[in-house]
Amino acid sequence: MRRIFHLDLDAFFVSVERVLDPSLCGKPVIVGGDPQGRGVVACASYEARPYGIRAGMPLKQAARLCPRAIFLQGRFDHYVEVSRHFMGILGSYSPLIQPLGLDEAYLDMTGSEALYGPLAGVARDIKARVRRELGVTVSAGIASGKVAAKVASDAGKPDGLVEVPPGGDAAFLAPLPADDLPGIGPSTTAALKALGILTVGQLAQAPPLLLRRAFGAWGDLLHCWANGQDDSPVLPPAPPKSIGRSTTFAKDTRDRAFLRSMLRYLTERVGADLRKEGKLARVVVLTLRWADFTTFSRHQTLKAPADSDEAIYRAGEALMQRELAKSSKLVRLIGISVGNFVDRRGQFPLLEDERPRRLARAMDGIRSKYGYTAIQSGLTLPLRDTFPEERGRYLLKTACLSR
Ligand code: TTP
Ligand code: MG
Repeated sequence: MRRIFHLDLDAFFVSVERVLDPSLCGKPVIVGGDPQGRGVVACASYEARPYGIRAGMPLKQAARLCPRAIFLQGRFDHYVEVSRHFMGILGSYSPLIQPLGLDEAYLDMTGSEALYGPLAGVARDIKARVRRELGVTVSAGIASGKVAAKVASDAGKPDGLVEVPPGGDAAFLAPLPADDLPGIGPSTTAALKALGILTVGQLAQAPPLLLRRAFGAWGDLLHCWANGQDDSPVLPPAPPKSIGRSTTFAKDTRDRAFLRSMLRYLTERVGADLRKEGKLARVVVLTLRWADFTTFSRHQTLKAPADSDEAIYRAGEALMQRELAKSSKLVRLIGISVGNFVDRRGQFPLLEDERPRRLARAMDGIRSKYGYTAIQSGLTLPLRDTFPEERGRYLLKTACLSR
C-alpha cells in the first residue's frame, strides 16, 4: 500500500506578506492589486473568506463584499523564493516529489516508516520546519493515493494534518460532496446532480457505464477515484535543461560598472542554483535586450565544465563586453543562463580550479542561512546604492524569475 503526502501552504501569497509585515496578521487581506482596478483576487486570507471572497473573483466585487479588507499588489519574487525553500525542505524527506505550482506538492513516502517512524510524525516534523524556517503554515494530507491525499490536506485547512489509514481512501471520501474531488468544477457538479449524484460515495456506487456515457474517459477516472483506486505515480519534474536569471532595469542604461555588478549578481544567483542541482555547466548564455526591444543571446562554451560563479561570470562578462562594443544602444534587460550540464559526480579530476568552487560553496552556505547580502563579492557592492535591501536580499524592479 502506498503512502502519499500532499502538502499545500495556507493562503500562500497572504502568508508571505504577513511574514514581511506582521501587522497584517488576523485581518482580512487580499493579494491581487488595486480594488478599483480590473484585476482579480489571487489570494484571500482566511479572515476574508467568510465574506465569500475567493481566488479568481474580480477585486471590485471583493471590495464590495468586505470594504475593510486590505488590498495588496503582491510581490511575486518573494513568493518564488519562499516556494523554492519550501520545495527544498520537502525534497529532503523524499526524492519522489512532484511540485504543483508554487505552493503544493506530492511526496511519495511509501516504505519510509522504517527510516522515519510513524508518518503522521513525519508530517508534523515537516509542518514545524516550514513554520520555523519560512514563518508560514502548511496543511498536510496523507493517504494511499494522490487524490485522497489532496482532499485530506484540503479538509484540514488551515494548518491541518489529516491522515487517512492505509486502504481507507474510499471510506474517507464517501461522505464528502463530489466536488471535493480535484477537477470537478461547476459544470461536472451540475451534470452529476442531474444523475442524482451528490456525494463521492454515490459516485462510487454509480454504474460505470452511466459515468462513461456522461463524461467519457473522465467518467472512468472519477469512478476509479471514488472507489479509492488511484495509482497515478508521484512524478518528479524533469531536471532543467538550463538555469538562468534575468532582470529588466527601471531605467535603460549604458553604465558599464552597473551592468557588470548586475551581471555578477545574476551570475551568483544562477551559480547557487547550479551547485544546488549538483551540476556542472558547459555553456554560458548571455542575453541582452536593447532599449528598442531587440533581444539576442550569445553563448560561449567553457574550456572545462564548471559551477563556480567566477567561471560563469568570466564567460558572461566577455560576451557582454563584446556586444557593448558593437552597439551604442541603451540596455533594457540583461540575463545570464547556463546549460549543457554534466553531473558533478564522476568528474574527477576536476579540470576547473578548486579555489573558486570552494569559495562559492562557502558563500552558498552563509547565504542560505543569513541571506544574499550577508556576504558579497566586491563587484556587486555598487548594487547597494541602487536597490533597496529587504531581509538580506536586493529588491530588483523585475524579479529574477526565469529559470
Ligand atoms: P492555492 O493553494 O489554491 O490557494 P492559497 O494557498 O491561497 O489558499 P489555501 O489555503 O486554500 O491553499 O493557491 C496558491 C497561490 O496561488 C495563492 O496564494 C495565489 C495563487 N493563485 C492565483 O494567483 N490565482 C488563483 O486563481 C489561485 C487559485 C491561486
Ligand atoms: Mg495553498
